[in-house]
Amino acid sequence: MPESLPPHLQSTVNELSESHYFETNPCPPSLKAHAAAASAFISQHVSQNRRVVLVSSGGTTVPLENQTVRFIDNFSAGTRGATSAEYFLEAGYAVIFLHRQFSLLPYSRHYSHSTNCFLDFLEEAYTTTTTIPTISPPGSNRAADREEVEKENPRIQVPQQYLTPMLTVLRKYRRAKAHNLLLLLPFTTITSYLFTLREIAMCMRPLGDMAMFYLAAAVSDFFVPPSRMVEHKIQSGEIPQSVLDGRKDGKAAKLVVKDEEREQRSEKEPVKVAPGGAGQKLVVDLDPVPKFLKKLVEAWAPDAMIISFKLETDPSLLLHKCRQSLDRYSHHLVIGNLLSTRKYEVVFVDRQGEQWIRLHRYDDETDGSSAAVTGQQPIVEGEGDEIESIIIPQCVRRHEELMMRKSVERVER
Ligand code: 9Z3
Repeated sequence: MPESLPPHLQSTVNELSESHYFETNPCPPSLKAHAAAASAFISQHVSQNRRVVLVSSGGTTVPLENQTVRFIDNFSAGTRGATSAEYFLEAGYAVIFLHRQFSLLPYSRHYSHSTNCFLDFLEEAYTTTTTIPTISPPGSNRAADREEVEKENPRIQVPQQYLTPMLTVLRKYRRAKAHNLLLLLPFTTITSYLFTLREIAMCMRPLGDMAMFYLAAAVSDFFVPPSRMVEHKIQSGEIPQSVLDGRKDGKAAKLVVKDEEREQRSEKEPVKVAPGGAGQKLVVDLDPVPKFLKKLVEAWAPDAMIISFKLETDPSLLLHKCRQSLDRYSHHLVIGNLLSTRKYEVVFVDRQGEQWIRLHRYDDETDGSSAAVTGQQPIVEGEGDEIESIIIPQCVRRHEELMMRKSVERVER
């Protein structure tokens, strides 16, 4: 979209591209089921007068083929989202956890497959109450009998040294489940993420200002529109014409193009394989994803508190990009972070200014951190291992202030 358009035209273009996006992209098959689950969840918490936060987490994919073999991914393990969700639950919120399928989840993240494999925290044990025969039948091997009897009642147990931290996590997890405080909704592609976000935002409307959006998912800025999406796996080599002629759908097979053809075809194809024998190039041509944050703020969730994240790698851009996002979308808070320091340093940017937050334990490692680069001192410093233990109480405080302001406005009206 041209950035130079006057604001009223810019918003019209935005409007059109957003509605065009939803009209032309396929609705995810899971949407109805997700909406039904979310509605029931929200009704319960509205009736219990509980605040609800939608936490988005993990990266969205951009498929290159309809029957997807290859896709572009956005970086995110889901640590920020999963950790934040736990702190929101602790602060009394119910959490809708809109997450990339198979990324980290609240609670189970502590024993994930990659960092702390749960199998390493378990050991085999056998019950000792089984009666062991003292006299073995003639000719039998007593040791083997004994072993056999004991192994009839195997158990799995957690060694003492792991028990306390595991019990703490288990109890929190059980509590969240028992009170139906955590709803897990998975997505994979950018399209399924956006459809689901829109749908759930509408479902959350009865919450009014008791709703919060905490958008930590790493969302793609670019995608392949359906009009240019091929059905089958992109081929890297020439397909003989005789094979192409026999296909019902010739769309995918036309991807190998001659140099002179490429210009004319550029409108039609997302991905092009330039000729050159075995080492052919793949040229990817993507469209911008319409700016959905604006729509969320203005139309889908006008009463909710909306917090977005901004991820950068160049420290000199971070503050500028956070402020730009706040100006563009007029939401409540942007939390900026750098890829390299995201686990111990973030910056809060709102209309009042910016506030750096940093964990104490990393004070010696601040070289290259955004605060060090910009010469800013952290305003909030915290102990502990997880920066989310500082981020979430700050967000909750701001949410309470917003709710207070809105209730004063309602009284004055
Ligand atoms: C973030 O900045 C998250 O903090 C991280 C978390 C992705 C860095 P991990 O999951 O990483 O702990 O490994 N999210 C970026 C959110 C994003 O893509 N925002 C969009 C943007 O910057 C706008 S909503 O344009």
